[in-house]
Amino acid sequence: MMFTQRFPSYFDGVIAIAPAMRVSKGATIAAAWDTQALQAIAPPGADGQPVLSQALSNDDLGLLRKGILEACDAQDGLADGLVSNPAACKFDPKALQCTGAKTAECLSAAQVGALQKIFGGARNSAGQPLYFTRPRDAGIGHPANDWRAWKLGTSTTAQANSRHVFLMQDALQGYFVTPPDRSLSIYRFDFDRDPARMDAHAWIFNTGDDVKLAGYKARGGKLLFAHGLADPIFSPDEMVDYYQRLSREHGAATPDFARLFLIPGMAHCQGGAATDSWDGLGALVDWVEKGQAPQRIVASGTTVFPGRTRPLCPYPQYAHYNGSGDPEKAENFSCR
Ligand SMILES: [Ca+2]
Repeated sequence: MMFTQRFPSYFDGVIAIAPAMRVSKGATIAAAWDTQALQAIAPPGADGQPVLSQALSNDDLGLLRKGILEACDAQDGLADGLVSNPAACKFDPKALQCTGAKTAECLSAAQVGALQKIFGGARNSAGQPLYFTRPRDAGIGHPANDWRAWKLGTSTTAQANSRHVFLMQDALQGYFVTPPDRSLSIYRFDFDRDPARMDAHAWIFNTGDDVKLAGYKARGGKLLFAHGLADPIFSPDEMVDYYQRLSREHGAATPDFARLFLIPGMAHCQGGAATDSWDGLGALVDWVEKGQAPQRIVASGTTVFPGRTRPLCPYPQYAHYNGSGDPEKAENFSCR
């Protein structure tokens, strides 16, 4: 994104997958938000301190996946383990809440509250959004996703090993705030006071504001976006927001130079319960060198859905099952 905005003459085509548009004043605020929501409900370990990884068990995440699939899987014409029409899915984790004590079949009220916070996105005390909402994608509850690795980790002690803690807290302290502050903690990030401390980093590195792309568009550059709908770090809703603003700026000419492909179930850039293998470079080369804009890109399943193919569709279209034909084959799906 930085090349299309600041060095528009360098490349004829760019693929931006899960772009880090607001890595500090955005995604890191969300990392603190999600960590604090989960830490607040984490059960204590032997030393009485919260064990972050146990805020949600793998079975709890499986319940979330099951609930989202029951509510939204068939909205794209086929119950196939992929929620391919995210705009239609309004699932609320409240549907999974236990009426009595927590059992293997339901989530506690505290767990539901934490998930609602995560889906709803970081806010300050006045209720103003500091980042973006997240799609209700079933992929986040699948063990092949890296949602646990980012938000919960696997440590069985109070020394959490989630990426939000071990990766982003160091960046928060030493890089994202100016001046650096080694006393900052992702567990105690203040959503009213601390975001402004990230302004200097954000002014240099954020790329979410420029939707004119004047130089890149003028020279005929092509821009192919992709984002996994179960990305645990950068929200696909941030990507959609950017593309919507791009579309308002450029109107009907937008898809002539920029297209977005959302990938149901996919984790951060790859992996998860998804058809996550696809030739984006080939599609971009055809677009740049032959003038053939990608109408649909065929993607293949890997570990979770071996042998399955699906079309990736240019936003706002999504892959809808035609109602007949082999449901494992992309040819039986339409972009609508
Ligand atoms: Ca489906």
